[in-house]
Amino acid sequence: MLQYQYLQSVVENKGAGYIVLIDPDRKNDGNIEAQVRAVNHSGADVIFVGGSLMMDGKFHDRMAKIKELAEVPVIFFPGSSNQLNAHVDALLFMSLISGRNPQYLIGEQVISAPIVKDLGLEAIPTGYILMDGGAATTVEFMSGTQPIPADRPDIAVAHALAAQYLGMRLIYLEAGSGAKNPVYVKTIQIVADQVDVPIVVGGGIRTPNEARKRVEAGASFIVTGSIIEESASEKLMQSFADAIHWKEQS
Ligand code: 1GP
Repeated sequence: MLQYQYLQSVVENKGAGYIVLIDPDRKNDGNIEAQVRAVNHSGADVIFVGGSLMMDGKFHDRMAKIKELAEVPVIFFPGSSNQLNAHVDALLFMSLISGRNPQYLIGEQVISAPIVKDLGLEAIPTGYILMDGGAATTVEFMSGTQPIPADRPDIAVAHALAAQYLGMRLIYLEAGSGAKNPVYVKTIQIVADQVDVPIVVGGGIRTPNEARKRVEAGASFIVTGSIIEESASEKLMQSFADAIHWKEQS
C-alpha cells in the first residue's frame, strides 16, 4: 500500500492521525533509540524524520537507525535537498508556499526530483504553510521566509486553496518547531472549512488537550516533536494518540 493511502486509512479508521517528529540531529544522539521504541508501543501512526538545521555529519546514520527500529511508517520531512536518503518509506515533497523564496518554492524540489526518482521513493505533494507562532523559529530563519500573521486566517485559506488547486495532497499548517503558540484553533477551523485536502498541524503543541482541540477544528494529523524529544515518554505519546484518535473511543 502506498503511504498516502495508509495516511488516508488512518483518518478514515481513527478520525485523525498522530505523527511523532524525530529530528536526527546531534542533540538527539543519546535518545533516538528510546524515542523510536516508545513510538512503537504508543499507538502513534507515523514517524516524521527531518529538521531544518543539522549540526553534524551523522544525519544519515541516525536516519538509518530510526528506519531499522521503527515499526510504523517513516516519512521524510526534509529540511533541504541534501538530506535526501533511502532510509524512509516516503517523503513529503514540499513547497514552502507561504514564502516567496524561490529556493524553497521550486529550487530544492528540482534538485531533489531526479534523486527521488532514482531512489524509488514515494513523493507526497505537500503545501507547507508557515504561520507565526509568537517567536522566530529555525524554519523561518533558515528558509529566509516570513510567516503568515497568526491572526490572518484569510491569508492561510488563500494559500491552502492554492495548494489544493496546484494538486498538493496534504496541507501542512506549521507554527515552527518549539513555537510559543501553536496554530490557532480558529485558523484550522476556517482553513478546514474551505479545503478538501487533509491538514497536518504542528509546531508548539505540548499537551494532548491542545492536540484534541485542533483535531476537533478539522486537523487530520497532529505532529509533535519537541515535547517528545524532551522526555521520550511512551505514556505521554499514548495520551496524545488517545486524544487524537477520536473515532476509536466513540
Ligand atoms: C515541526 O511541527 C513540528 O515541524 C513539530 O513542532 O517541535 O514544536 O512539536 P514541535
